[in-house]
Amino acid sequence: MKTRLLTSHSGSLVGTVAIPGDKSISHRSVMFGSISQGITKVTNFLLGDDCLSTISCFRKLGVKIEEHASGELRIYGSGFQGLNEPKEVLNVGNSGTTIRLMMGILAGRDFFSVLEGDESIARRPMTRVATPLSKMGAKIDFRNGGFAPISVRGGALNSFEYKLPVASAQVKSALLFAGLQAKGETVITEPEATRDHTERMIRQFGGTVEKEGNNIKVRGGQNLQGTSVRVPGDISSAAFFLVAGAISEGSSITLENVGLNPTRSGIVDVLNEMGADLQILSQDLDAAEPAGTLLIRSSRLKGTTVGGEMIPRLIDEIPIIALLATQADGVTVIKDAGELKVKETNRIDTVVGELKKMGANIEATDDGMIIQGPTALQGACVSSHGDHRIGMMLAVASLISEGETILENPEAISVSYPKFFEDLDNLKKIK
Ligand code: SPQ
Repeated sequence: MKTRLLTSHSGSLVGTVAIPGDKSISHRSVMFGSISQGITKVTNFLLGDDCLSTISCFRKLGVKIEEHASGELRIYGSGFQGLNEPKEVLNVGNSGTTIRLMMGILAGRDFFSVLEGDESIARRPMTRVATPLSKMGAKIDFRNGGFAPISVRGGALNSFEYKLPVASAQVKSALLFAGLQAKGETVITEPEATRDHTERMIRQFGGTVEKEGNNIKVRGGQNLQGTSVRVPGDISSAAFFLVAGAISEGSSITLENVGLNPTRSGIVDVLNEMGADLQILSQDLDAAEPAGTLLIRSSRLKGTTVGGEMIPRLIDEIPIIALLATQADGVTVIKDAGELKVKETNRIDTVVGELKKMGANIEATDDGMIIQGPTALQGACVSSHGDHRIGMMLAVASLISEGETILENPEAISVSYPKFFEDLDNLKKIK
């Protein structure tokens, strides 16, 4: 097993980070480029392991995808009908987004395919996508209990109306991809608004999708056209620096090109609520995906409650919000976040277990956690458990901990942020 020695950093963190491309948007850019007609050019694509898995799957479906030295990705799409039966199993690696969204795309294709992934993927629930897609007419099978590997025999799909039992952008997106291939209009109702990158991209590629309250409507048979996509930086990656800056005394970090889509920016609201010194220096709200430059400086923080409709807006930031809460005055309650149990790891258990090793006052609840702060953390032997967000959270925790920290499985971080340690170290060098 690989380990990484992390030392505490008594100084401040100062400098600028250009945040790498958004993982959710990068996946979708390859998917839309592949199912549209013509060439799609993508800049600032995230070359993390998860998004590389998506590229590899579409190449196996016969799509030509070029990675240019300039960093631009070029996808030569021929519409849904341009996808061919793969000769090999489609391996999604660690990526839940890839497997679930691809199920929706493959559901409408008249061929057979098999999707598999790593150990973590094999534990994540897939019936949430398979059940509604089967209702639309796809033949989907899986291991007992609803786990990958998954087989899909697609074909003609019926449109339908479906109320999502859980707030999930992945389920919604899979159904939108299927709806684009179905006869008539598909209507999806969300219990709470989730990230809307798929809807935005349908429009960016020349299609239409309507949103009325919690209902999202899409017509089948639309002609999508290849286009240029500029991927903004990932706010979920920026979150680690936002928290590092907020909790390391004397810090001042500028984060450039951070995606500020309101369905993803819950971390900004929570930081403000907790009293962080956070400024939006500039922002472009008119782009297909809004983005801006943020400045975070350390400050005194206070505990808060995070729950309800806020949860889908920051679901992936909860591990780092838990660390933030260990440094805030008073109690922080995170609730309504039972979905954390079915991510790359059970993120309630892994966050609570690992932060306890470092001396945090944190307890798991059925749907979240309760954290009492502020607590001085100590270095410890901790593990990412193969979960990129747990790995990055622990690396940030090590900065403010007394003594050394050994992080097991640090390589998991390359799923979403291959240059994470380099970017973090650059902030330490400048004093
Ligand atoms: O792709 P994967 O592994 O599911 O990634 C995660 C993450 O932390 O990066 C979750 F584990 O993000 C999901 C997110 O939690 C990405 C996503 C998307 O791109 O649509 C949506 C969310 O998942 P869900 O299940 O709530 O739809």
